[in-house]
Amino acid sequence: MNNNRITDVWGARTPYAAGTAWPVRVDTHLAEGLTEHDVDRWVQSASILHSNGDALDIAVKDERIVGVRGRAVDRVNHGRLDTKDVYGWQANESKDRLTTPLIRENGTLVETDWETAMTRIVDTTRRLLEEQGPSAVGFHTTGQLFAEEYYTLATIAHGGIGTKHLDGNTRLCTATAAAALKESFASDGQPGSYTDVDHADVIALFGHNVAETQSVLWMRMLDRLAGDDPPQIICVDPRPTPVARHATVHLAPRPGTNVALMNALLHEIITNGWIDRDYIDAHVIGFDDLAKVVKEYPPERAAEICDVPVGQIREAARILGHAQRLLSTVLQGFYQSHQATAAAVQVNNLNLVRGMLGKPGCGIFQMNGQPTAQNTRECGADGDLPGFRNWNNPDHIADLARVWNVNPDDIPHYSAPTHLMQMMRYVEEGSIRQLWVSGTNPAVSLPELARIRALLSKDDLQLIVQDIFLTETAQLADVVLPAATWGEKTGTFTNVDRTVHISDKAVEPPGEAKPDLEIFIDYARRLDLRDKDGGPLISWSDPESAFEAWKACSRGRPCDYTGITYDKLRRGSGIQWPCTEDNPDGTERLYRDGAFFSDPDYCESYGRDLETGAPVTATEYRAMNPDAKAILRAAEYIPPHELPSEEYPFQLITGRTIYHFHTRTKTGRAPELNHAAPEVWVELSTADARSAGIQDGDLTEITTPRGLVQAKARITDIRSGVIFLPFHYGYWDTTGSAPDGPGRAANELTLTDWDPASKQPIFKTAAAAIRRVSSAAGTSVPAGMKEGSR
Ligand SMILES: Nc1nc2c(c(=O)[nH]1)N[C@H]1C(S)=C(S)[C@@H](COP(=O)(O)OP(=O)(O)OC[C@H]3O[C@@H](n4cnc5c(=O)[nH]c(N)nc54)[C@H](O)[C@@H]3O)O[C@H]1N2
Ligand SMILES: Nc1nc2c(c(=O)[nH]1)N[C@H]1C(S)=C(S)[C@@H](COP(=O)(O)OP(=O)(O)OC[C@H]3O[C@@H](n4cnc5c(=O)[nH]c(N)nc54)[C@H](O)[C@@H]3O)O[C@H]1N2
Ligand SMILES: [Mo]
Repeated sequence: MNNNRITDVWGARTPYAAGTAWPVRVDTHLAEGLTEHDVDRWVQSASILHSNGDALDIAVKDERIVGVRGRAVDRVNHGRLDTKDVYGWQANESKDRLTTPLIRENGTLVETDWETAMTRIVDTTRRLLEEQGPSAVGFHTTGQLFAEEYYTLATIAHGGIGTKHLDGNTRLCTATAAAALKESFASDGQPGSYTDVDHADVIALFGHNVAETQSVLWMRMLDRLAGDDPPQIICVDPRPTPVARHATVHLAPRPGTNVALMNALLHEIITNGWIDRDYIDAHVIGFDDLAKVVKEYPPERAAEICDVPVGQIREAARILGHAQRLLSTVLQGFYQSHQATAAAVQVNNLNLVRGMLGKPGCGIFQMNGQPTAQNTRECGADGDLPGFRNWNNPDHIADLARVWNVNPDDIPHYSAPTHLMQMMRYVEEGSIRQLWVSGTNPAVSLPELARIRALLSKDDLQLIVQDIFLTETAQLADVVLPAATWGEKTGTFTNVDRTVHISDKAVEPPGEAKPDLEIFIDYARRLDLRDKDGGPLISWSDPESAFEAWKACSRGRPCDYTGITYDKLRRGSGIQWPCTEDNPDGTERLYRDGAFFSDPDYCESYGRDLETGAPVTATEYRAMNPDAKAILRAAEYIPPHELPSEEYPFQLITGRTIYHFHTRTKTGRAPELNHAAPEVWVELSTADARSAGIQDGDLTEITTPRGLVQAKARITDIRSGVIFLPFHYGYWDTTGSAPDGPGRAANELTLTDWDPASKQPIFKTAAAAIRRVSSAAGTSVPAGMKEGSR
């Protein structure tokens, strides 16, 4: 039966008690008028519009996608679906999909064939390699393709062309997740399991609006809250999110003050002795340094910096300090900040000093956002090397060279792979002259859009955009390649609790659109990339052979996939890596018994200085952590770089609503989702609205030193002095027209600046002004928009 999942976003409760199994609830949605009897076949897949990894089957009728059904047997969702998955598949069937390649001729994009488009790309690459060398070529990919596609792209870029310039939009997303894990455990890899929700007695969410961004995980938490022995919830978020409303303690700090708050929580836990001495002595280094730094952050000091009542900080610390099974999650409220890594690391520190790791209910999720962000990182398409290999360790380079059968010197490793913000700088300076963008829409998602538009439009840049729609970015391209997407191609992907799912092809892509994997392989063949014995560098030709190649590359590394096959994935519903021949069922939790991946010879990273970002050297790391322990890293609080002023008195934060995914290329084309939140709004507090003479629904203008956006006011209990804009709205809208009036993309306003360690841009603090433009009288706000950020 089709329920209305716009008004009832989390569906019915299925309460359960601590330590028991989460009940099954199967969510199904089919096109109007169809029942399950009408479906010709169901094809196994998982969710593509967030990172939770909810398994679902795609309904096919007459060779078209007609709906979705959650997989009851799956370990992640037990049958449930997120609102965006319920409706979002309709975008696949949208009439305005790209169906042929396009090239720019005399200033306009015209239809062409694959031969012409690929020839133009390959000729340019060759010319640039001759004129300037590999540093002229850059790739900006995504967290939304499949593992097979990332691994192929990473092999082409690092092993074939020899460029360091390959990064994902994961830089905007989960670079800090990886960086924080590397700081504390010397390797990426999420310790926890979603089953920790079943056991935890305290769940702490740091800058993570899970209710709207991983709504099935929130359903699991809601069901625990509705059952016996409910957990206590700690929420750290300046907005009154749905999570905040269910919290035992809601801390609403000033944006950009997370480190001060975390230090005060750690201060309380350490001075009250709520720590696990035995665990620390056996498995952890750096305790004395941490204790020394946080000693300077009594709750009174943090209360002042963060503007949070001191009693609330004490109460939160007491709950965290008395938890028997503490589950912590971290996301963009911490990551998209000037001290992103420093703050996220303090959450790791919290679980480490409490000895709460590797046991049921004791997890850490440095959360992912995109469905396949974990794979971008594992496969080395994100400014890392494949298999969590350490670019700073010559033995790891030699090992990767062995896997690819190339010379170690052919893999550039004189410094870390280039991060995206630096790549954009190289475009600005004119040294990157071909930029290939796949599965991302930087003309809406990168900070300071006026600058980004100018860079992507540069005459000396050949911009290639591989997408499924003619996005804002594609409109600036020199070559547009039409891709097949989820449901139209086969591949695997991995969520934040290391669960690998297969997503099988259900229907044919439209027109001449091709799977990203085929496009990348075609490029490698045309460039004639070879290994050192003259064989083809890319020796695989389809998803399954690409998966086998990736497995070989992952062998012996933390993310070992060697025990997984397509067949096994199809017979079950989700396997957690590492999974090997000896460990065929996969691994529920990492770091049981305090065994880490942090041995100097094995680790992915030696870490970075949290303040400057300077890499720790091999020698320093060896001296510091010879025994492969976890590392507590302390950090002093530093104020945000751009603070409110007389001219710009507010702090602007940006983020999401449940109904839309990113730049809305899919959710804006699903009628229910589009109608729920068709246009941009700005959230501000009652007090701020009153003093600015703004009423609910009024049109307002928000300005920062970078630009201007107009949005309708939504008045809430957000903390005063802070305004919130969703970042989903680019110039594209469902009418297909580009509004010529003022902008509506939040990133018109954001700044070009990033965290020193993770290089993740700062989307969550900018100084801004807001004023009323016109009154709401006579206009109405769609129901979903009022609901959106309950
Ligand atoms: N509905 C929906 N779900 C999604 C996505 C989507 O676009 N739409 N995208 C997916 C992706 S890629 C990602 S990365 C995730 C992101 O998921 P989240 O991180 O949960 O989402 P955001 O809304 O970006 O930010 C979370 C919260 O950070 C708070 N915040 C802002 N500044 C601060 C601060 O200084 N300190 C603290 N403590 N909190 C602050 C905001 O008020 C916001 O509620 O969502 C994933 N899921
Ligand atoms: N102000 C502000 N800015 C932000 C954020 C924020 O919170 N605030 N969040 C940041 C975060 S966390 C993220 S993840 C980014 C997201 O930013 P983007 O990655 O730019 O956003 P998407 O709309 O997901 O873009 C994905 C593109 O891939 C296309 N696509 C979909 N499937 C396929 C496929 O199979 N193949 C190919 N080739 N293309 C496909 C889609 O049509 C779409 O154009 O935005 C970042 N920017
Ligand atoms: Mo993200």
